[in-house]
Amino acid sequence: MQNQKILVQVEDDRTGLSVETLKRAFLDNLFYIQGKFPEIATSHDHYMALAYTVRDRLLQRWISTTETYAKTNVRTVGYLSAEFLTGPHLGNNLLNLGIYDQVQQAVSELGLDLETLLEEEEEPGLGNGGLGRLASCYLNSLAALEIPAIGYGIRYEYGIFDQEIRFGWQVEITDHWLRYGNPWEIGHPEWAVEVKLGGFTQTSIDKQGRYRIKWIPDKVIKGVPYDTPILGYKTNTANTLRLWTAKAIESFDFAAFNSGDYFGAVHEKIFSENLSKVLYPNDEPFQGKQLRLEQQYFFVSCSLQDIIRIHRYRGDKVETLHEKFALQLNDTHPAIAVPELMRLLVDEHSMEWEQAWNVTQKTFAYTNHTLLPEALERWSIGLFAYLLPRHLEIIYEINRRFLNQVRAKYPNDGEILRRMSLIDESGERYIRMAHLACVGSHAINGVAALHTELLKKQILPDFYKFSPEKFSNKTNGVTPRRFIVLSNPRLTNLITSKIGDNWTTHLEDLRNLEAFIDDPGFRQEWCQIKQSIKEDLAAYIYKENGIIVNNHSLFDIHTKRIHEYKRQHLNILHIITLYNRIKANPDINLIPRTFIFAGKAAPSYYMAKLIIKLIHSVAEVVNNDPDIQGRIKIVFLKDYNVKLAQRICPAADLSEQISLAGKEASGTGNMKFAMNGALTIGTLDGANIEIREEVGVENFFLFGLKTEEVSALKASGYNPWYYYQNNSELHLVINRIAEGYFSQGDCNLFRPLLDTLLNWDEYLLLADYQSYIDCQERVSQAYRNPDYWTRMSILNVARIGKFSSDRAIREYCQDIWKVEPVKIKLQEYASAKVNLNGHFAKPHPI
Ligand code: NBG
Repeated sequence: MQNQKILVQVEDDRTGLSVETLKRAFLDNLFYIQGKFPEIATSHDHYMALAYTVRDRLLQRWISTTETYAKTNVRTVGYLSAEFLTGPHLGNNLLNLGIYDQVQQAVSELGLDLETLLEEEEEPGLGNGGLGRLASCYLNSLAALEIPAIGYGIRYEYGIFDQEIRFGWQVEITDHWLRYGNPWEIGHPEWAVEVKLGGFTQTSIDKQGRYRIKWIPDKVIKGVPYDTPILGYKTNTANTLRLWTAKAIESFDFAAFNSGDYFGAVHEKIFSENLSKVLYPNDEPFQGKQLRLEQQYFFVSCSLQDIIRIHRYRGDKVETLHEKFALQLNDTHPAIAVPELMRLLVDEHSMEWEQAWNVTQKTFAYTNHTLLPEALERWSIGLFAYLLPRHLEIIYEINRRFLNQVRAKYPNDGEILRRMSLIDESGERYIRMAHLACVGSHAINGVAALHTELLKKQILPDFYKFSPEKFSNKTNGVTPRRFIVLSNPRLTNLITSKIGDNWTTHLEDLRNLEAFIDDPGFRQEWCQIKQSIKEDLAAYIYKENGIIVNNHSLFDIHTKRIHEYKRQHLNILHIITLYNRIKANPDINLIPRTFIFAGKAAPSYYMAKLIIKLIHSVAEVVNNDPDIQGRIKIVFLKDYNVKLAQRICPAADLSEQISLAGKEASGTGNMKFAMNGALTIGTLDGANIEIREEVGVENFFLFGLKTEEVSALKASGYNPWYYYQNNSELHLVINRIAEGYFSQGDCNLFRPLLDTLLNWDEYLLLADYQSYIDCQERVSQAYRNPDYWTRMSILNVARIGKFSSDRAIREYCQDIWKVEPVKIKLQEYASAKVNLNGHFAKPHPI
């Protein structure tokens, strides 16, 4: 016994996952990073200490991942996106690391509550809505599927504004998300790159006698990368989200300062740093602001230089860039990447045009995200010439060569040349960024089946005819980790207790739930869970808005950006219809409903802001009318973001997806609600169509005109007045608003909205009104039969598997990116084992 050594294994403080180690690491961080002792630590300090504890555990995976990628020189996806709406990181990382329960225990043994700490996190609002959230779901799935990938974007100092409501109006407050620091990022000033702007070009002949062009810029700005690890779910893969911050080259101009010009001395710093200052808060409509183009070019140029640097670091030549990188353009915001890569290859790496063009086209692929013509980006030639003179020359050359090909295919067709040109010359001259993206990419995709069809037929028909092989559909998906497992643990546990937990990575497995549909105990539990989540949301509503809602009412939820095409005001027309029915017949037997809205309006979008005001005005009257007896309640929850979506989606009975057919490219909220057992009321638009096909037409509440019917009605001369005058309920609804019933007698307040509806009604609310009202009646009838409703709810979840972002990403990988997963083996980075003069001497590869 005496000779036998007892080995005591002590877990490393920075990597160990046991409760004891986690507690020790947490206290250590509170002391050594936050600089606080327990008596004076705030809840936010606790959050930070925990975040750093978790980050340490990510770092080992992250470094192992980057090292493996560098050594094996694998093909990598670069996802270029002006927006990433990541949502809070802490909970997601706990889940992905598989240490949620341990951390919960550790925190509670320290006398704290994990929920409170999770609430402390200020989410990075680096996106507007669906497009930015999709980018983050895709990064989540790429890491879960162990695909080498880097997300590239902008580290906006101020993200999407915080929404306050004052007197029923939206008020925008600056989003200082970095105020208290961001524990999830690591800045790398040593990998900064330079970006040029403005100036002019010069031609010369080089030593080899070649014609060269040199860009002499007006300004040079520095881009500094900040990296956030994106961990895969229960894998060792930790990919990188690399966001760029703009900095001045010289933050202080000494010459100016010495000559007494103090303001001048800091001016350049202010100008440069403006570039990544704030996210443009417009969802769909395009606004041709100079700073926006500067932002786009800034992040694209930084990212491409970075990619080339990585590629060369790994020992490859620029000529093979397309073999090692697949770069996705998330909408046209990064489309300037096409001429920028050409510039880098031709001007800076001396490649011949044809070869550079071959590399460029093979590298890029483009996703379109909109059907609204007003959302398509086009930049005036004047602005381009002023900011990016070299790129304008390159675009002209791309266009010249491209139009030659078009001419060869369609001789003597001037009209098609005019339509397909990268330059719109119908009035003031503009660059059409969607055309640029199409010509510079080998693959083009829409985000739902209908959307892709409409892209081919309406938005880019000439490009489709010219190169049909480039087009494919990639229906959107969302990550079930964040939108079920994390946000709905009760439903997760129930599902897992029945079918095991494979569904979290293979969402199709939810089909196995159908086997339990006739089990009354299962259905009862399903109902009870929904009920308990509704109670939680009701408590939140009371806390936030002071409104008491009936927990047993039907929770009818409409959350998304506020936009006329999304038709939140059609929902309001229905609410007023129900109100009028009760007023006319106070004893009417109606299913009690709680209508919940949330969403931001673009600050300059007057009509959307007026819709928010209308919701509040109607709520004020309806919620307080004693005749209603609480049968209708209307709630607007302010400041919709990922965090709030995670709270709201699990509580929905009914999901409102009521855009005019042919307008919503896909929608992803529709998927998040259905995944949590909500039934959908929706039009045949975007991914609604595929959701309905999957869950079964009998489990989906369909209404409204179809896309072709919309076109036909518009072509035949749509007259909204006709509907107003021939539908007595609609008539009364409109009149009530017009008479100032909801605005204390002010007949002018909502006039712009009503005038638009009655005279123009671009989104056909009046045409779809009756169909919507009838469909809502079917919803109410169905809800009267809880058993029937629950069965439909279960079937919606059981058949929603297709809408996992894992499926979407697999399709992108197979069809477009041609990338394969790479297994990551965890390396030990215990400090004692590393020889700093040895293999750590070189700068790190990515
Ligand atoms: C949005 C569409 C949505 C779609 C998301 C993600 C833009 C420009 N488009 O329908 O409106 O779900 O993109 O693809 O924000």
